[in-house]
Amino acid sequence: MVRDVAPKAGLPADFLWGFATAAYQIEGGATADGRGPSIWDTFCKTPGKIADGSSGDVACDSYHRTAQDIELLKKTGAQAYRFSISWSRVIPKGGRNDPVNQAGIDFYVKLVDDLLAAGITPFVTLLHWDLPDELYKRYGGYLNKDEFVADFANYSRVIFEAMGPRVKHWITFNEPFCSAILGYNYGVMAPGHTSDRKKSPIGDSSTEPWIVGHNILVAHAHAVKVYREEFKPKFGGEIGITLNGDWTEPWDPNDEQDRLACDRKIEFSICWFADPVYFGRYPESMVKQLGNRLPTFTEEESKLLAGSNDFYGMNHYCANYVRHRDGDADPNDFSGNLDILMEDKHGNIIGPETQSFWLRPHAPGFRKLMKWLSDRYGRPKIYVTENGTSIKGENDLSMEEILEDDFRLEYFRSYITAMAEAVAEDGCDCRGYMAWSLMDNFEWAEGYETRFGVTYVDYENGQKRYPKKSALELKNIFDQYIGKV
Ligand code: GBH
Repeated sequence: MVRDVAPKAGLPADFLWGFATAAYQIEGGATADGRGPSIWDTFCKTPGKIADGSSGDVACDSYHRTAQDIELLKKTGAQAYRFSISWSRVIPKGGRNDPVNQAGIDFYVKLVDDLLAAGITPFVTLLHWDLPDELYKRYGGYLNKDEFVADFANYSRVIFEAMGPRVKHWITFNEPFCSAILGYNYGVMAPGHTSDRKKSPIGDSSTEPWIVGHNILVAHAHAVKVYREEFKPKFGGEIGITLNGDWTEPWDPNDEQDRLACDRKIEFSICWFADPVYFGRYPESMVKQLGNRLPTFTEEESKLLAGSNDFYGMNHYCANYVRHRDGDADPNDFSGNLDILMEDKHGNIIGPETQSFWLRPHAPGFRKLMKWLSDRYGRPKIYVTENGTSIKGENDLSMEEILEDDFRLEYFRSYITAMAEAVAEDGCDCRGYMAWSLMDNFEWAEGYETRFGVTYVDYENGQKRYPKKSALELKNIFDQYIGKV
């Protein structure tokens, strides 16, 4: 059926929008006031791991410039700000018997107070990849379930105690898929484990990612238990996990195997974590392919996990075409035995190129994925905790040119519209949106060459911030939709 009217689009009146960042990507102050190293500090020191040989030592220097960051947020009209806490700033060695660093706590409490004073709602992520290095060295970090779960629960409690009265939106982990797959299969992110001995002397890509993912899930469940039992009754906030995931379209829409592979790819990336969090078990497709390499939950863990999200934290950037593979999956495969492609059978591309090889904008996929998740998980409350794009060649332009980021602005316009359609047409319960990112920052293994910010950061001249066009236009886009459902 051809539609002759545009789809309805709107967002609820109390919809919150703003911007997101992560501690290691913006803070700098790597050794300031007693902060201990994280696995990313160590990874950056390993030659060849970061494209431009850089690190988060200084980054945007936000540790010393939160006032500027809040000014920036005010200028954009943002109502919410998602940031993450550097665990090793708060507990330098990380463990439950290690000392707490009061200066670290004070920094975050002041940040939250200043945000609230500016009328901005904080969304706080407990761990955005920067695990204390000491815990990795002491017992293998994420690989050691009992130790890691106990230490994460303790760290969470320390944070809830300090900030519980003020913060109402908590995210336990950011994108555990990345910690597990990029950190323990590909080895392109800290701590860099992989079976590829050219890249790393340690790691087993066929087993470790599944153990890491499992232990992060159990740690999430325990932190939620701590929050719900000890803090939620007093403070009434909410807690959830943030998962990354791309939309999929079949390489050949007439091939049923490709259509099945599309769902399987989402199961291997998103449902790997979301099924346990909503249902207390792993997706059937993963159990089938991975066999006993996929750990099993004890009955108690499964009970603790099921229903452990007060909201679904959705990080979403792009889409791919997917083509099924025949035969048995490679033991190191983590996608569901399929090819992830930028072109379909007829050579149509999924979206234009950006500076990130993996990111091709395809806004209709945002609406479709939100609906897909809404159907699978019983219409959960959703916060979009990240969405954004890099721009091909942006870093090679002059500052004047960078500030005219029309490509990014159009990306936001099309994605926000798709989200407003998911709400108004498909009945998804989406309540908030945080664009990635408030400012250009340390883009992990890509260093500073890839810029995701709505604000240009002049790294050569004292980290000065200059809002790009997109920073100032987002409000107009949201004004068009908020209060229209
Ligand atoms: C987010 O992840 C991160 O949360 C954020 O810190 C980061 O700055 C932002 O993206 C921009 O990159 O190497 O082929 O496996 C986004 C989701 C999922 C994107 C994994 C890269 C890896 C591609 N990421 N994906 S590949």
